[in-house]
This record gives sequence, structure tokens and C-alpha cells, in this order.
Amino acid sequence: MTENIRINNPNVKYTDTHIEAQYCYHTTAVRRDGDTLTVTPSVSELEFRTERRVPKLGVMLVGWGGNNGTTVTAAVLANRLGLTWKTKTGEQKANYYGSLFQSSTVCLGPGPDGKEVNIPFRDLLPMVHPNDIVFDGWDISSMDLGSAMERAEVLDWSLQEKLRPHMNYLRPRASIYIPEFIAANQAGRADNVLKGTMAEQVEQIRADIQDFRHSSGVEKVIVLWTANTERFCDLTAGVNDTAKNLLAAIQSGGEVSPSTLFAVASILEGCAYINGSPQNTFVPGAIELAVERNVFIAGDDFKSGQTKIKSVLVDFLISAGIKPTSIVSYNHLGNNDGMNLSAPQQFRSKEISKSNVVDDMVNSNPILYHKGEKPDHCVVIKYVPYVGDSKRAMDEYTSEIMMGGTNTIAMHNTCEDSLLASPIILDLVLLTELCQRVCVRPQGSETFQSFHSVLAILSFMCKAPLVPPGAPLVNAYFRQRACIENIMRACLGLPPQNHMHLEHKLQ
Ligand code: NAI
Ligand code: DG6
Repeated sequence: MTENIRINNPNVKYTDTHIEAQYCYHTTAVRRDGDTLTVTPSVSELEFRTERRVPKLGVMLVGWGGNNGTTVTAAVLANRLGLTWKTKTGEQKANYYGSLFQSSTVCLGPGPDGKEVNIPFRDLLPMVHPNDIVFDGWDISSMDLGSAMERAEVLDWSLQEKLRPHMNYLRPRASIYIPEFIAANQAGRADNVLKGTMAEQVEQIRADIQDFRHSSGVEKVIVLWTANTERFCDLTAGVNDTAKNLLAAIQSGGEVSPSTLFAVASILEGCAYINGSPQNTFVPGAIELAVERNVFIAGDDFKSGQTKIKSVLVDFLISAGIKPTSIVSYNHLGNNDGMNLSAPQQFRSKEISKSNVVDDMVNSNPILYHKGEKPDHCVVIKYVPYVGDSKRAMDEYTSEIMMGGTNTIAMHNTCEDSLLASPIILDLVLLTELCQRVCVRPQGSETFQSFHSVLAILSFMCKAPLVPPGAPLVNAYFRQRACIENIMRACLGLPPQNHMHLEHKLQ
């Protein structure tokens, strides 16, 4: 099902190449004077311009041979080929469930009968269809994608049999391997690694990107890290604090993680770079380099299951005036990600990323929380090989309710981790690509500008969103979703979705 949207408004023009929309951006400024808050509304007139032509998109995955890398590649192939397969409960058909753009809808407004008209999110603006993405990538394991899909143990066997002829010939390119950044237990699969100095390896990654671009005929390449979680990198003045120092450290061989080396290579190639893992890939020097080169970067860490629920549930509790006082998140899993996270330094990266997700909601409510007060928040991850990619997450939320009462919510969640992460990978690259075709002319300016290099609109898909310096960090699920929807509506000159339904509330 695909819908064609046409906006009936003189402020919106469709040229052969662009959608041009005049947009009134309403906002407010708040000033405190003693115990009085003065709120001043303001409006600025912006012009949004969105390129209509959708390019042929190439996506290069770092960690292509892993569970996420093989699963997302397999899922796109299965959808493209329209595959069906037999399971013990009947026939299954390829789909994109879990993708914001492919499988959720947005409301355009009421139709003539007064009923809401909902359309697929992807149809709001011209977007790449995931079936058309061409994949390539790197892995420190040389295993072909067909065998790696089998190693991952995610997809039904009968589907794997259908996909194998299409996956066997896909082979990851050799990658950058610096053993100290990931768990020692990963050494056994590292048989596909680049040699040479750090600078030479970055050059090879750049050459790989160029080679992919030319050999596949894609017009645009986005690089996404879905490789193992690394330990955090030390932030050191003179090494990674500025773009210049970071580039110099790569030449001299200082402490630079593989994920940062990939980020630098991508930025230098003008390719957007997304970090799907929790480590601090985006050291200040990498961010500065992206800003200097006007290249998008985004991250960190896919927000797939337990954390996604947390960003809904805690938002619900706090916005309902209930005070969460203890959040205990336990999970065990048995895939290679779990094995890597069984090492203390890699677990620490994940623990940080999973723990900060309620801060914005807590800080928004000074009635419930005094300054600096936070709920207890404990994150546990255990490696249990037998359960494979089927992750078990158990959460207990304890809250204070009225008059000293206590409310405890416990939940248990079981599902294939990579089948949650794969649609998020697709949403990340599709939204990044769209943002590359949008520019905005601020009021009073002659020129159009693009979004900030730190692409915060992708926060929805990330556990620990990277935002431009000084920008608010939002984790709350529905605020993040509304941000994407309303910016896309702005590109069509449509006001933000306000859910007021005033026309039904007056006499
Ligand atoms: P995985 O362990 O199956 O795959 C990672 C792959 O990266 C492996 O094939 C490994 O050989 C490769 N690798 C390691 N270092 C590399 C390097 N320097 N260059 C190239 N390849 C390298 O893990 P999985 O399950 O695919 O997850 C990938 C990442 O995504 C992990 O960091 C995980 O924490 C993160 N993540 C996963 C989520 C999920 O729901 N599956 C959600 C949030 C984050
Ligand atoms: C165990 O926590 C392994 C991790 O890689 C997670 O499965 C992954 O980060 C997903 O986390 P969440 O909290 O979004 O389900």
C-alpha cells in the first residue's frame, strides 16, 4: 500500500525537483523574574525545501557478518524477493514489522466522513524503500553472509534455505581490528583483519567506500556501525579533543578506537556515519570533523527493546504524576553480543547507555524529584549461551503513589534481539538519507541550510542520543516520535500534529 500525498495550500509548491513549503514555526521563550515566569510566544517564517528525487542508496555495515548485519541483509532480500516460508505454525511472509517508516502510520486529518485518514509514515515524504538498498560492509570474521546467517541462529531454517543462494556470495571486507577495544573472547573470529599503520587502514576503508560506490552504482553511501560494543575511549587533550589532533593521532598511532577510525574514514568520504553501539565513538575531534565537513553523524546504540519500553513507561509514570523510585533491568542473552558484553569494560559501555535513558523525564518534574534526586537504576546483563539471540529482559519498576502507597510493575519480555534491531537499522539509514535532501531557509536569511551535522532527529532510534552542543536531549518515546513526524509535516507546510480535535469538542 502506497499513498500519494498532495498538499492543497498556496504556501506549498511542487516543482519538478523539490517540494517547497513556507512554514510558520511557533515557539516560546520563558524568563524567570523572582517567582514570576514570563512566557513569550514567537513565530518565525521558515522555508523548507525537500529534494523529490530519491537516490539509489548503498549502506555499508561495520560488523556485517554479525547477527544484526546478517539479519537486516536477509530481511531486505526476503522482502525484495517477496519470499514466503513454512514454519511449524503455518506460512510466513516477509515483512518490515518494527520499522517506524514501513509499518507504522501517521494521521493526515479527518476525511469527508469525519473519520481519521491514516497513511504509512514512509509516504509523508519521498523516501528510499528498504527493498532498494544495496548492502556491503566489513567484518573481522571472513565468513560469507550465508554461513554467518546460519551462525546467527535468528531466522527460520526454511527461510535460510531460500536465502542462502543469495547470501553465500556476499563476503565482508577485511576490517580494522584493535583487540584491546572489544572483549578478548572475540579473538577467535578475527580472521579477516587489515594490516598496516592506523593511517593506512583508514585509507583502505576510504578506498573500500569508493570501490563500493563505483562497483555497485549507488549514488549515496551511508556507513553504520553494528559491530561489537567497544570499551570507552579515554578522552585526552591533544589526541581526540579536536579534528586536527584526531587526524594527527591517526597518523602517529595514538589511542583511537576502530569505530572512530571508521567514523573518520566515512566523514572524509562525505558519507553519513551512524553508531549503533554504546561506545563513545564520537569523541570531540570526530564531531568537529563532521561539522567542518558538513557530514551527518548520529548515534548512539540502537534503542530496540527493554530501553524502548523504559522510554515509554517512565514517561507515562512521570507524566501521570507517579514517582518511579527504583528501576531494575535485568537481561540475559546467548548470542555473540552477549558474549562480548560479558567482559567488564564492554558491559560498562552498555550499562552507561542503558542507564541514562530516564534522565530527561526525571529532570522534567521538580514536583516529584528534588534537584539532583534520581530513581535507583540498576542494569544487569548476563551471558547465557543456550538462549542464543532470544533475549530475555525482566524489569521491575517501583513507584511511589498517593499517600505513601507503592506501585510495583514487573514485566518479562522475550524476543529475538536482531529482529528488533534490524528494522531500526533501516529506519536510521532511511531517515538520514531523507535529511540529506532537506534544507531550511531561516527567516531573514538569503541562504538555505541543512540540519546540524549531529543529526538529533534520529534520537528516536537511539538509547543514548547524540545531540548538538547545548541542545536538549530527549529520551521520552512519544516526544521523539512527534519530533520526526512534525518535522516531516513541516516539510509539507503542515502544522504540528496537536491531537486537539477541537472541532468535536465545541457546542
Ligand atoms: P554480533 O556480535 O553478532 O555482531 C557483531 C559483528 O561485528 C561480529 O560479526 C564481529 O565479528 C564484528 N566485529 C567486531 N569488531 C569489528 C570491527 N572492528 N570491524 C568489523 N567487524 C567487527 O552482535 P549483534 O547482535 O549483531 O549486535 C551488534 C551491535 O549492536 C552490538 O554492539 C550490540 O550491542 C549493538 N546493539 C544491538 C541491539 C540488538 O537489539 N540486537 C540493540 C542495541 C545495540
Ligand atoms: C543485552 O542488554 C544486550 C544488548 O545489546 C541489548 O540487547 C541491546 O542493547 C538492546 O537493548 P534494549 O535495552 O534496547 O533492549
